[in-house]
Amino acid sequence: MAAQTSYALLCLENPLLDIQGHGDRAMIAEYGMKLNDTILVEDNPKQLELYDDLIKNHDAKLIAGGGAQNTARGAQYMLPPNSTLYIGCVGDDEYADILRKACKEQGVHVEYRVDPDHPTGRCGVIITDHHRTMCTNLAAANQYKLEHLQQPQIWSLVESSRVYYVGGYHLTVCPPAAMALATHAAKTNKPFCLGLSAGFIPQFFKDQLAEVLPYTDYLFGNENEAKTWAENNGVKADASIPEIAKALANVDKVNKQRPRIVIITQGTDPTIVATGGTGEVSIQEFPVLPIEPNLIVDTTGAGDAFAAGFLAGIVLDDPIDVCVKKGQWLAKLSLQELGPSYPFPKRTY
Ligand code: 26A
Repeated sequence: MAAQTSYALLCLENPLLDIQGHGDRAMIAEYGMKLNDTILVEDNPKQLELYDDLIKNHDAKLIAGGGAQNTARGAQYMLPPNSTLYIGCVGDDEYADILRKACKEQGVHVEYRVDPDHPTGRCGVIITDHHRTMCTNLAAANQYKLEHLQQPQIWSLVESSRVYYVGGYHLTVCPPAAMALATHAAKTNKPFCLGLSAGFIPQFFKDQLAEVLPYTDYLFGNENEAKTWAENNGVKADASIPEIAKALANVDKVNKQRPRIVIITQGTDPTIVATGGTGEVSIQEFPVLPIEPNLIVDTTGAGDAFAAGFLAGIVLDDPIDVCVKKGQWLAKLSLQELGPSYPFPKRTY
């Protein structure tokens, strides 16, 4: 059978294997982290021991992760078969096989660059009550290269996609690949979507974010990420979330044929949508679907799931209110699963 030559939605980011185990505050401190942190392994060699420690001493589960890979699986969950393509870099090892298998089972086509010199990236997740503290060793995921995207067989998949989503975490890895998608989207008037991913992206990767933001048609983030962006971009200190969303919608835009739409989730508080364009930015608020606290199993990946449902709506040309509701619906399902997962057998929206 000839390979499929087009997928509606293309997602790019860091394929990671999540290694999730239960710990306590002392363990978090031992690895040089604070509760609810999402960090990259730094020069602290102790952090490299976290993964084996989780597996050997904390009954850890191995789950497919990586923010935008979770989003790709989630969008595919809601879309017709063969709608989603995911790109990133993995190692030549059994961890990569776990990721391939999860994507295959869930109908996501992957085009991984395989780097033989580095192991597949891992995200150590320390679970304490409802909190998740995450420490990522990007390893092979950090080896994504623009040349992979530019190979003729991959670039033709890029050209035939209709919607692009880059997880903000990729700005730590290969901004030129994000920019290649962003500029292609602007040139062809196709929607380019970006996630803020974590507070440290607008804080420490501010310049990379500033480069891609003018090309961004849909921007996703949560209230903390939005606040961190505001703090680092001269927005007044007491600005409300709608005011910050407005400021983000007002950042210069390259493709003038589409307004920028900024979507900020706030946990159980309403989702804020700011729509830019030629006139005054408009603000809408959408209450979230209620969920009983005792039904929440794990908040890991709820934001990825929200973006996934929303993107499924964009692919199907749904109006904004439907996109938001699809995002909220999928986030609610994901909250009831362990890790960044979706229930099977499938529920229908
Ligand atoms: C560059 N970093 C730090 C990361 C990540 C990441 N995905 C890509 N890059 N750090 C954590 N994650 C993923 O976030 C998901 C929850 O939203 C984890 O793999 C987890 O599945």
